[in-house]
Amino acid sequence: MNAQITPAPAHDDLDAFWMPFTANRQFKSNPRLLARAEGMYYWTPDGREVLDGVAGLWCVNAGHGRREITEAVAKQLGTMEYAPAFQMGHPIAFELANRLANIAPPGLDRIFFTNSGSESVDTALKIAIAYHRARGAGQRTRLIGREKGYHGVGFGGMSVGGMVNNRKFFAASMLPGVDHLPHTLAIEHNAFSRGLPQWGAHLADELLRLIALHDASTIAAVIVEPIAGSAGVVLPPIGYLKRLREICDKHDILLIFDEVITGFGRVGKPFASQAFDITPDLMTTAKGLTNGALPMGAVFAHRKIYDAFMQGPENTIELFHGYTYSAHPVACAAALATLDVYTKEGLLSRAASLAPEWENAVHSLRGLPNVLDVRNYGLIGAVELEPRAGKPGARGFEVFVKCFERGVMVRQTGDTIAMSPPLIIESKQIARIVETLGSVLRETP
Ligand code: PXG
Repeated sequence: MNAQITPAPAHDDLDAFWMPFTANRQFKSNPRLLARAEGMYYWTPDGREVLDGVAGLWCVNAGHGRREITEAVAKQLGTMEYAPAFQMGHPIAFELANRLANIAPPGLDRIFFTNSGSESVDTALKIAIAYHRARGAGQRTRLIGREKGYHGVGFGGMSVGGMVNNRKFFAASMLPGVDHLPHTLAIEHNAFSRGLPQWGAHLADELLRLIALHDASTIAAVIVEPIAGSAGVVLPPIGYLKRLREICDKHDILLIFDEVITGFGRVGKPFASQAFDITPDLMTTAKGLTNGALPMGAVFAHRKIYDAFMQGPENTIELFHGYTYSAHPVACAAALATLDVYTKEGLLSRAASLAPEWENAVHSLRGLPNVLDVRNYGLIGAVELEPRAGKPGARGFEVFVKCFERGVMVRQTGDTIAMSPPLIIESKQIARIVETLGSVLRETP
């Protein structure tokens, strides 16, 4: 086994890689390295087993090292490693789009391929603006995001996003004409809610205030995550998303669900939109689409949106947008194999059957030192810790590192610990995640 493991780089060799969303100097002085993965586990270069409580980064939904995906990728690389998708096509791109359309929320059966969640978001925002223009409403350019939202790191996604550190360094470079709804995290009302919180549906009515301020005729779209992940798991209060949908419908505003995290089974249905029975006009996805094996994203557009573009002379390009690697054949092969695994193993609904056990497990952490809130839905869980005075994030980071040292990988955002394990998780592994986190919390002042 050890023979397959890549040796850890010598300490000096860590300098060249400028790591993303990482405290580079802190990391490089005490690196946490992963070298191999299979099923529910990673192994460090020195062979230590680490239970994956985050599905990599919310993407490895079918668990690691899936042979079916590896083989499909190898086969495609051997057959045709690349083909353009501009004015050309290759068969499995169409096959994948059809397969995705079959599991999509009602009507969202036109699929635009990208290479990441950030690209999916910027694509969806551009489609929304161009859609209104195509219908003769070119003045609808305003975009509405939400506080604490995370929509990737492109200029569009950053602008509609609502996480302060991702914005403040680029404050002068935000898209113009963007506004934000208030976030829905309300621990004072909803602490330790099991599943969706009761309080806060009325927060959707803030959209009416933005409409009153800007006028609906200037607004192209509202974008929200059905469940916000990166901000530390923020759930929609019961009735909130329905209300947003109603207001958007009434005012001809497109509703975009960013399902980069919630898509592909994370909440017990293929998409959160189906779990919550609210259908958006556009849906952004990535991550679980290929089980994390290769970079790929997809924007699901309602057929009415696609049709609005399919006007005018047939020899004109309808949407001046796309990427060299849109519908990359190897990524398509990975996605098709991933969908096969999801289907064969019932993974797109498995989170629903595991949810009660998961909920009980994460809520058993209530009452441990510094625990302010526990939140859960599907196979998502979060524990919010009291920040240390004057040192926001320090306690969260310490808990994250100690968990890793004890063989469990969780994700830390500030003082929130988030968990989103692969959907193949078994009871004993749920117990191990929670026991490890619990013992760390007990020992972390
Ligand atoms: N939208 C959402 C809702 C996301 O969660 C993106 C867009 C951007 O995707 P890409 O593929 O461009 O990274 C994301 C990404 C975390 C964490 O710790 C979450 C993401 C990325 C990194 C960390 O919660 N989500």
